[in-house]
Amino acid sequence: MADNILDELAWRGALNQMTDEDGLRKLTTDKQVGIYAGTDPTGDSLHVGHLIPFMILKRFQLMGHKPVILIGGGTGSIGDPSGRNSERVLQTMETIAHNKQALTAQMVRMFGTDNFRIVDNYSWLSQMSMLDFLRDYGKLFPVNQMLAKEVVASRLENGISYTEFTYQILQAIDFLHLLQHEDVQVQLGGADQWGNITAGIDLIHKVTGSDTKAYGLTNPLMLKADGTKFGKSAGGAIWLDPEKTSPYEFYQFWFNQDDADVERFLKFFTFLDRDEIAALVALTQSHPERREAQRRLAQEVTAFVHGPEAVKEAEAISAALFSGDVQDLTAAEIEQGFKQFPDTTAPKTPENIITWLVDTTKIEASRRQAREDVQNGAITINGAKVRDVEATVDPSDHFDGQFVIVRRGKKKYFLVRIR
Ligand code: 629
Repeated sequence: MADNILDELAWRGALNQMTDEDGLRKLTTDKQVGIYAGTDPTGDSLHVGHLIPFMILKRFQLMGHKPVILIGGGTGSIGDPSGRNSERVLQTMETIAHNKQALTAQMVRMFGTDNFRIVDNYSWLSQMSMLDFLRDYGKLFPVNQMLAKEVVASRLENGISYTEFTYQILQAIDFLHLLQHEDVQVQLGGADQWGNITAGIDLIHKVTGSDTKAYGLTNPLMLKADGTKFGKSAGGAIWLDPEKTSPYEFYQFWFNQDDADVERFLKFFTFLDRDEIAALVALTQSHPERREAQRRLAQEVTAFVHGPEAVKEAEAISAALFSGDVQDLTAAEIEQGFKQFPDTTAPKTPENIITWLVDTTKIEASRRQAREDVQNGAITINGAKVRDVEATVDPSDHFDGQFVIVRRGKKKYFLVRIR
């Protein structure tokens, strides 16, 4: 591993802008530095897009530095205009509190509790009076400079409220607060956060003197090689919350990445070292069909977010779906693995297979088609091929009578939930 974190990050392609590279390099070489990244509780889960700065923070933690995650209970009640072209709808304070709890739990999962702190800017921002705000801080922000920030400038044509315009001041106050009270000297964020981060550094210099050491760095926006947005699948965002995106779907998301992206993603989203990544890249070139690099990527990220057990489960589900041997899956694995397939319901009464496929579950369009498929061996019920058109489907046979899994042909699965 490289001796300075910045070399490590540069090699990983994780650096975009820095306010003072030499200063930051010196600081991170000389001592264990406090570094923070913030996220606003606008939703009740992080998604893979959020992982980018937090993985960087984790690398700082692994190299002995002291990461702080700020959950913006205060800023989240205002709304960051960064990266948006329209005004946000204010969230209720109840929603914000609920989201904050959910995000905190996800952070603790990834960072543990050693050498790591979570803070909420509500605790200081909510204590400030309007007059203090205007006298102590507002006075230090030239409106012309605030207007020039990319985020604000891009909104001037369509309009931006005074509230969102003020957001950069709040994030600047946070950096100053964390510098003074939590020994934080560096702020990290996505490229869209550059304006807010530099606003903080300017404020720090005005309040504490121009030689105070405070630095900002941003990571690049993550794009896929084909130009499409990273982090979305057909079903929408890929969430870290296992209720929203099951660990199996999460695993599949990484497993399905293109060869053209896999090296960059291994560098960014895993803790594998240079040799391991080089070996995987070589395998992608020599044996792309094995998808070893994608498999390793999926294993590493899934283990980081959901734990090693989730990897085993996801792989058991994938193997079962691939081979058709689904009979040993657990009910929980079925729930995870079958989200992507059509699902229907049926009563628990045993029925002739043809009637059941056509009338009860509507898996087959006609009795003629159903008979043909059964006779050709194209229909599998709970992992066993059924060739007899007189056979009976008894839903109580498997899976505690909760499900029947039907496979038609090689790949087409149907999940039948038993009522
Ligand atoms: C107070 C609030 C601070 C520092 C940061 C913040 C949050 C920040 C923000 N971040 C985005 C978010 O919350 O809005 N103003 O969704 C998001 N972030 C992760 C990355 C980001 C950024 O959580 O920084 O660039 C997305 O990749 O948009 O004192």
